[in-house]
Amino acid sequence: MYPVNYSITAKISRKALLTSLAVILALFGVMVAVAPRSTWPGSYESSQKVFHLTVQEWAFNQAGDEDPMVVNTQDRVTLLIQNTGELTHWVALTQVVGVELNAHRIDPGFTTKLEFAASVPGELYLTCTIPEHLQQGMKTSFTVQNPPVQT
Ligand SMILES: [Cu+2]
Repeated sequence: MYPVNYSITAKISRKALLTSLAVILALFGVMVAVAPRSTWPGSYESSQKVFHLTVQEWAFNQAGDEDPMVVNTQDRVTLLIQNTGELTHWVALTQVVGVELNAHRIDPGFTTKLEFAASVPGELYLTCTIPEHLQQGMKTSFTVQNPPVQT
């Protein structure tokens, strides 16, 4: 019998590392999205919140007469975003600006609908994912908060 030596050298490229990190973040995002509704003391009726926004060079603006963009965890949120500018924009929701997983293209004159279930308290950013546009300030944010305790 000959001694057998195994030598496994794992070479992980920077790109592969970043790709796996992105996959992990994506899976985490899915887990957050499908997580069961948390129970909140005092019972909270989750509601459907709709916000109308416009996107143009170089900002998002609220176009409807809704309240400021504050939603409660457990709310279902619909964003109707109309591109009133002259350029195509790619919009995405993210908790970390610069890490967007799903960008939606909006051509000039078109409206897109984004829907999500608010789950984690904190800021949720709506950005244009085109780096130059983001640098120009194409970013706005929602506050996701725990609902008021009702007795
Ligand atoms: Cu843009």
